[in-house]
Amino acid sequence: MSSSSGMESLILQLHDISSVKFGNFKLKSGISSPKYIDLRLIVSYPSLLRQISKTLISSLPFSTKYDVVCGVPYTALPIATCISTFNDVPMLMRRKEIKDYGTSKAIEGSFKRDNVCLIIDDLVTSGASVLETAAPLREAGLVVKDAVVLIDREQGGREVLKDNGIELHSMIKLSELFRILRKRGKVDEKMEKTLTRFLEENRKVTMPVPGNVAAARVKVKGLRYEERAKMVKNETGRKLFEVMVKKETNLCFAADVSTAAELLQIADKVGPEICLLKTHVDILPDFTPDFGSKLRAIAEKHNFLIFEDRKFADIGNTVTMQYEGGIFHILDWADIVNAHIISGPGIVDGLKLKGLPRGRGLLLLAEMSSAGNLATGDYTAAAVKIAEEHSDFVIGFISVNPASWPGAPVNPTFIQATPGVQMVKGGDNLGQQYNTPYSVINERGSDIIIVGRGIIKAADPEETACEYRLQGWNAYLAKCS
Ligand code: 5BU
Repeated sequence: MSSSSGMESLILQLHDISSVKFGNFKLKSGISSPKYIDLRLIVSYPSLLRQISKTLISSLPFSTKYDVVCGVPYTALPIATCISTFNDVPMLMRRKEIKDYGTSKAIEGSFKRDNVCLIIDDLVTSGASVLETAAPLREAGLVVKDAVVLIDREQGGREVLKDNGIELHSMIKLSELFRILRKRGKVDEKMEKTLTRFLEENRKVTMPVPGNVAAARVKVKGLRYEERAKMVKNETGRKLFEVMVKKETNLCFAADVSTAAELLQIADKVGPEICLLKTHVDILPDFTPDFGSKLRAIAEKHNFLIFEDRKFADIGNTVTMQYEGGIFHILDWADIVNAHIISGPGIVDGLKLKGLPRGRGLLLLAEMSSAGNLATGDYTAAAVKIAEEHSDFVIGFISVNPASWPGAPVNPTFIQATPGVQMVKGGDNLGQQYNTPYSVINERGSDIIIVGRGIIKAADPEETACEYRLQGWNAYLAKCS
């Protein structure tokens, strides 16, 4: 069997077992796709799994050298296991969930520092999942230079990986797979055209476009807010970027004052300096139903948005009522709210049900600023995943150090807002931790500084807000350049 006929037979088998299907599929991200690829099924077909594992290794250039292999969890784990046993190469496993007891290792298996590790995956799209596996391997001292995948979807993953020092080898490219199935009569002419168009439209991933979330991970560091505004699907998210550009400010004021009257007064004073005003409406003893309209009038006068830091955390059905009803009617006046993801993605569905028709936006709590908080590691990664699945409504994250996230920089359509900011690094005596505006924007990869007591307790809040604005904006300019 020649290698090309071997490849054709593999492709046909994948089609026969329905690992590759054609039609009209709604993906998790909400976009429609004319094809659906699910390679998890191959574990039920041992001879196919064996064939794939052998072909994968033989698709590597002769010059590719490695000491160990590591599969991207989970679909590639059985493939990596086969490759390891057939070729007598040791395997490593990357834990997706790191235990918080025992040895807490991210990488299981035995290896030496500077061992070269070949990453194995089933599909590559944006390259993010390969990078998520490469990061802990590299952190553990291994060298990662190559990755081999079964199917390259040709959606920018190759370029992203190259930027990160990893050469991608693929057994087959998606366009080639379509061509073979067309030749073998498994795809009709009309479907072939649809597939080709789909590929073309999704190929331009190194230039991020709205809706192409995975692709937009590329090169966030040098992107300016105005460029990112154009990529955002949600109208509030877009408006926030536009306000930032127009007013040259990335300052959010956390208006944690004692009364509504005081809040409205200080909002009018610092309004010219800020892009966003953050409230905790439930701390205001003199709240009245007209609070929202009064604050919105000030927001319009000074062109800033309003963010109620409600931190919703309940199930989808309950949060719809908390968002819309009660005493505060948050939905009526807050452009942006935020939510924990502890209850799962249903919370986003619930809030979106009410918020999206009103053009509102949501920030997910991916990290928190307080000492010892539990929003770290896999929890943060889960927030990113949920955000990507709801990028029409989720506009970004509350984060502390997004530059450190696996696969960073994160998709630039998402805005990063960071609390715990003061002119001097430090903390309060109840667990709050502060970083400086420069560190937050320039080193930690955030976009917006959230400042409360740093302004409220200053002798001149207006002047101090101006100082924070300048520091935040200069840090952003330095980052862009
Ligand atoms: P500060 O006075 O600058 O410490 O106020 C910070 C504000 O940000 C305050 O309203 C907090 O409730 C809010 N905050 C925070 O400090 N840390 C977090 O992780 C989140 C919100 Br989420």
